Amino acid sequence: MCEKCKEKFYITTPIYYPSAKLHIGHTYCTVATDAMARYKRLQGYDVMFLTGTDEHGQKIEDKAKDAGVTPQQFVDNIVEGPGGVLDLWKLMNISYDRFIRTTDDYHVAAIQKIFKKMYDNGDIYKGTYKGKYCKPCESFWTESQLVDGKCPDCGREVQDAEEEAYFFRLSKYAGRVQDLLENTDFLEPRSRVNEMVNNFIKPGLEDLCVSRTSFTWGVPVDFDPGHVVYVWIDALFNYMTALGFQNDKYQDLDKFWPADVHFVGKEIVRFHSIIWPAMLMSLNLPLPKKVYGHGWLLLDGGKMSKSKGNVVDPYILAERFGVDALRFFLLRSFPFGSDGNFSNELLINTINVDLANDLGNLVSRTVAMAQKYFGEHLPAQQAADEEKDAELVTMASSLRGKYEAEMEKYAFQNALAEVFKVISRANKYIDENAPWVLAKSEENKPRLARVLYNLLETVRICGGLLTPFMPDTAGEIARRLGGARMDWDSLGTFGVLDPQVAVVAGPALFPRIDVEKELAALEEMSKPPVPELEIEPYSDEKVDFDTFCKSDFRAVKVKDCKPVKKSDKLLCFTLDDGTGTDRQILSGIAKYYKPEELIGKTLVAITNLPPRKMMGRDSNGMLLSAVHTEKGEEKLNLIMISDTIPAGAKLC
Ligand code: ME8
Repeated sequence: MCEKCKEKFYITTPIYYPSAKLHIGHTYCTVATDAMARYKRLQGYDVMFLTGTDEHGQKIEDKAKDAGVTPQQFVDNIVEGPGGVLDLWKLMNISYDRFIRTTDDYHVAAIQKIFKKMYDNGDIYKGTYKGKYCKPCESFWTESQLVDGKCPDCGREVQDAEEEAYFFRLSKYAGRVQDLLENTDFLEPRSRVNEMVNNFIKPGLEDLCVSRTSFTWGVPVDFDPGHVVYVWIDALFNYMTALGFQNDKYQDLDKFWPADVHFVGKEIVRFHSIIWPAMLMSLNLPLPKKVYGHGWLLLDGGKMSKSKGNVVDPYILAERFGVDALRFFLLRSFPFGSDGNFSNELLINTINVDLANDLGNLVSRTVAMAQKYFGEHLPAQQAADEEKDAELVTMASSLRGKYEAEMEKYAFQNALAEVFKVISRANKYIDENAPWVLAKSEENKPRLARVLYNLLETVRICGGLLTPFMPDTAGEIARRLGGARMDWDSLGTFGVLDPQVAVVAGPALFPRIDVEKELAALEEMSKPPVPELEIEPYSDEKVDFDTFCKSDFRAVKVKDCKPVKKSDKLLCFTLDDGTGTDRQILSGIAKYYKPEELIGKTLVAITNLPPRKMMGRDSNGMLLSAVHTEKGEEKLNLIMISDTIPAGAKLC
């Protein structure tokens, strides 16, 4: 595509709830969007990639209250704080062009105008809301939409809700939305169309409650104080306010709207494919070209969620395996439109097989052989062998077309499978042509040069097409091929690389991971942290004063202390209790003290307990000690008091 006739491509991710730190599930959608944005840029499109955060709603208000901060402070910390949303996207190499926060002033003001416009055109009206509300999902439901009386999205309990509220005439647009879903490619994958039409539209689309009065953390309805705009209206319009719709902050609306595609998780397809187009229809605005509902990354068969405590931390995975390997794994291992089961084992095996063995080896072997056999650069004199080269050359030449066909369908997994077919073929080509045998005779050098050239050229094409998935790795591959071209045009042609290419060797791109060792390390890290210090819970049971005073606490001096035969727990104390007669007490503290270190110490004993027999010996009382847990280990300290206190002194 020429510079002048650049086409635009506008792609979005959902804007994330900053109610907790993001996990690998959130990272999945953003990495997919990033790969698509980078792919379109590679093709020459003028790309706008929008992401952001959806910061209003009761859930945030409640969480902030629990944390003892204002809602704004709460979201600021999760969005901008260390390890927050912005840090995560930086780490993951997310090349977004714009980041919107729904608390941004320009967005808040625009939402107020949008709400008023729909009120003025009669599509928003005031009524009474009676129904069910799912607080975690911030979704209203009618009785008929509930599944077993619970929220159809998350399965949690819903609450009765009744209040004065504004409604959007969603019912008015049911026919047009159904037509859009059934008769166009607006929503993909197609399987999601039936779900929307059968579960939501056919049972009868009711008007949607679009304001709340029971909390304040939201965009205020400026013409009716006390109401805040329903968080989904506020959130969905981000896709347009971020371009300048109803505000002066940006001026890109004409250029980029309508969106080319909204990538969204499957549970929010309903909002994007029914409510969103209906609101745009109400305002006579162009509809986005496509909504793509991707599947979930599952853990142990269920959705990851902070409340279930089964989230996977992208920071840990990126640190251990590298950002590119993690990005690659997410898009290589699961079909984008369906659910996929995340596991550490799958992650490590994918890295070992595809990246360390197939891609890594191909790059290392090829570059190392070129350097070993020819030194500085390949010679100009090269000998092709039509028969032996045809398959590899054809596969590498046609790869861009196959890859493009899959990428256009958002089939990342298939696009990568095409690249890896060629990588495998190239590895086989090395074995078939055995460069180490060719290198043995001078007369075979032109053939050897051609074999290596074909391999390097294949590496260039594959590396270039991996750019959207692994940008840093692709850059490194280009560097090792002497700064090879990896622009879109060059990736569709075999033979672009300079025949006299000078290669640069380097360490393994992806070192092989020891599966067992790594799994054990990850398992260890996923154990809940052992509290530094733990003390026994306090008792609620009260002891009356008189009962307490009956306990006879005395200072006692250790005259002798010995281990008890056949017991690894007990120590036997001979104590001076001030009466002139020795007192014997047995105590289960052998694990904590050596007997000799206690002789001469002044301890505290409770002396009026009934005598007990332990290992055949009498014990008359109990020595007091302090117990607590440190890093998971129980600790015990005998209570030792000043030696100036005489034996028998009463402690009260
Ligand atoms: O839904 N696998 O925000 P959110 C795949 N604020 N995707 C997952 C996932 C998983 N395990 N867990 C979450 C919202 N996601 C709204 C969006 S847009 C106008 C407003 C995806 O932070 C989820 O499907 O709860 C959704 O697409 C995205 O992360 C954001 O989820």
